[in-house]
Amino acid sequence: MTASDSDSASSAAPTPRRGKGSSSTPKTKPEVETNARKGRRSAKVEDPSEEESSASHSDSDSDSDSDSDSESEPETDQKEVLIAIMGATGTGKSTFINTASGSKKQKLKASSSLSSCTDKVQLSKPFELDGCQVRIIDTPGFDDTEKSDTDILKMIVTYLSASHSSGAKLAGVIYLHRISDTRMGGIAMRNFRMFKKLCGIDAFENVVIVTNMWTKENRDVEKGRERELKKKDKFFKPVLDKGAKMVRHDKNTQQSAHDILRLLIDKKPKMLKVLHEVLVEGKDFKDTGAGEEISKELLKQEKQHKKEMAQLAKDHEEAIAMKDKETSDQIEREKVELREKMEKRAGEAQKLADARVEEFKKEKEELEKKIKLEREEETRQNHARYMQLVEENVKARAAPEQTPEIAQLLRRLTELLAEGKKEEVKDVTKKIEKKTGGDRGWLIRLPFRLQWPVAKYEVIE
Ligand SMILES: Nc1nc2c(ncn2[C@@H]2O[C@H](COP(=O)(O)OP(=O)(O)O)[C@@H](O)[C@H]2O)c(=O)[nH]1
Ligand SMILES: [Mg+2]
Repeated sequence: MTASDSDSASSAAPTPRRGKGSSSTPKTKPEVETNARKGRRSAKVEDPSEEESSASHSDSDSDSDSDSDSESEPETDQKEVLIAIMGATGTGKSTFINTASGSKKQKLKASSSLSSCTDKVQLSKPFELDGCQVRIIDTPGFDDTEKSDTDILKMIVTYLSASHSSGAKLAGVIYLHRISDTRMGGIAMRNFRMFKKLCGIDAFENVVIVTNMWTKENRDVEKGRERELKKKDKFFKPVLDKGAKMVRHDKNTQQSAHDILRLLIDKKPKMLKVLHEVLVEGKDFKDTGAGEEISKELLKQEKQHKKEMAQLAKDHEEAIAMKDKETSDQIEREKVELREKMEKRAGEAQKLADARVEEFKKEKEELEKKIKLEREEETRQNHARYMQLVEENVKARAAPEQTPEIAQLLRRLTELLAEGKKEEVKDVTKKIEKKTGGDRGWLIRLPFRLQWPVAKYEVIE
């Protein structure tokens, strides 16, 4: 792909599989009307022929409801897609997620109370894209002012491992880079090096490098930069050569963000190298590729610090010999500062060396439990929301007083939802639908959008 043919993610992205524009429903409409409409619209997203078939069913005899399920019902399980986003601090990761998910504000949920380990890794709320339920994991850059690189590595690996073990496999990784940066500086290079080590060559096929913050004024210069980034070995070329894509997120629109995600949602999930190293090979953090990269960086710093200290010592001696008290004091202060830096570096190296897999496992397990609880809670909330919707719809369609029979069915439905009995829920839902004598299909569509395991974001928000 050349710079000229990739003017935006839209031009590079494949055609959506099942239509587009499926998300962001305003929530101002009356509940019942909104949901009935939503049901039809959602069905259309799943299958373009759905609306037609649903309409024709609504005229037909409701007694025939058990035999034509497969063609009239939407898919019950949306595919869940998990995507991670990486890049230096300030490259627009959180913004990208909020744009993609439709959040107006920075609404990313803090992922854990295990603050030491995961407070900077965040999981977006789910949103629908082409019939998939997408969530994005926001990761901190390897340039945090408070957290060391080792802390960041541990956080990312712990979170990704826990979510991997909980069954959510990563479909892909987005790496963000600001095209407005005049050069690929130290921080950008370090983040990209760490990114490569975390992913590993085998996962590069599931990577999209995204450039953002394009400007109108400097477009030509930026295109030149993009070309350089693509063709230089020290920049993105090695990753692109191994199957990654590079696209523009030109105007920070939802359309562009979705087109970028479409490059990944159909990918067969691949285990990131660092997860393989830790989970399968049982390596300690320091022995992973990413850990070795941090060690290398620390070693470089150590050499640099030693050189600086030697120079300061020399200058200090000279100043003393010259009886230059002012300079001597100044150098003394610089030496103190440098010593602090050296101690910090040594502490960091020690931390990396001490980061045992055993300890990580404990944190991972705690996080897994938390993820499980969060999902259960989400499901519970969705069930409650679902019941509310069913009851509202029943009220709107059935006789003013619900017959005891309908009330009984509604109670049964609540129980079945709690027990997670999908098929039975379907049956009881059909019965309720029949009793209320309404359009065939108005109710049956609700549960499968809401029950398992989480709702479309526009419904639960
Ligand atoms: N012009 C422009 N600014 C952006 C874009 N994405 C993010 N920003 C801004 O860049 C800054 C950093 O974004 P943020 O999402 O916090 O970056 P993060 O640290 O990677 O999560 C914020 O001020 C955003 O408003 C974009 O696509 N275009
Ligand atoms: Mg952020």
